[in-house]
Amino acid sequence: MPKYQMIAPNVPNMPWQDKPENEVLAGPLWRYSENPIIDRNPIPGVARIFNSAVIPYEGAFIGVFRGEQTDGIPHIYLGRSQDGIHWDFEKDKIPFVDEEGNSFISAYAYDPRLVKVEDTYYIIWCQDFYGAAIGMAKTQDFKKFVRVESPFIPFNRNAVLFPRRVNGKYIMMSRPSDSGHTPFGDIFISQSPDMTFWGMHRHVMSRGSNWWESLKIGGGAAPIETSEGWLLFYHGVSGTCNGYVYSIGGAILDIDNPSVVKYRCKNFLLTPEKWYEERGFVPNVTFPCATIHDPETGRIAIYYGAADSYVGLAFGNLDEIVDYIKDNSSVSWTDTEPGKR
Ligand code: BMA
Repeated sequence: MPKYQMIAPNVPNMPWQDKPENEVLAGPLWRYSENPIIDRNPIPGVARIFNSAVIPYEGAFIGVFRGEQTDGIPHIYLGRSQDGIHWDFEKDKIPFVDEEGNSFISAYAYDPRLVKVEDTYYIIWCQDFYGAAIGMAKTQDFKKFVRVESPFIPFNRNAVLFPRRVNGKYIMMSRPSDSGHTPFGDIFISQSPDMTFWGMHRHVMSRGSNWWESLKIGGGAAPIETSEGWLLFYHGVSGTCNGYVYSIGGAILDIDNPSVVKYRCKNFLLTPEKWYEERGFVPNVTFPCATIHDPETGRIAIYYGAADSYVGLAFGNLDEIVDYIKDNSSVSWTDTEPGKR
């Protein structure tokens, strides 16, 4: 009998590989043995795909991918897959339009997330809005992509929508930042009655007292609703003498008051270890952007960017992940307060 439940649609065909039997793992996650699942030069004119988000769609999978063009500018590309592992990409970047139907493509776009809320799929990314800020678009059919108003003023990154309203409000997580390689950063949530006007901001959690996340943190995959609360995979960054190191962390937020952190794992769940995480355009980066998960089996697949060069896939079981986070939890008073001052 599973200990914990996920509240989400079943995805019986989700990508999966059993836990390796004779390997000591650093945490509750294990990597897909054929990682990276997306190699260099995946599309003509695109040198690298990484930090990308996927979702089940019409019995298969669809995703929005950060494609670093050969001119060095990132844009968002659409990809489709039957198994969640092998991807076919559109050769042109997503042709976003404004609400009047005119072409409206941001100067650059990176780190997209993809979340279904009610009957609409939302893409959220980082773009130029007089500085790095959050871009947002919606689609219902993955044919027409309508960009909506920027939800927040600059500077901000790592926006992630919750998959349903909480207390009648849409919830978006974000990480206020600066215009550069931001040497600080905490996670906040903002609330909206209509997906247009965002307010009632609340602090969720600060960069950690643990070294691996002591410099900054940022939302990763859309939180998963579980019987213990919202399960959040996020990134935590430490500053070494040789640059930043990005690890994957885990926390569980209160289901009705998600600015309250119930459990926060003091250990990273996954940190750069493999060649495709340690070596690349930016070494030592594991950057989670999405999960595919199946309540029936408790299986979770995490899609993460590796070394700003590749996409990797890691797996875990809900019960093991939640128990690991709870058993190793350490919350500070800024985690557990309601986040309103
Ligand atoms: C962050 C973002 C991410 C990137 C990371 C490591 O500031 O730009 O897209 O993966 O740095 O370079």
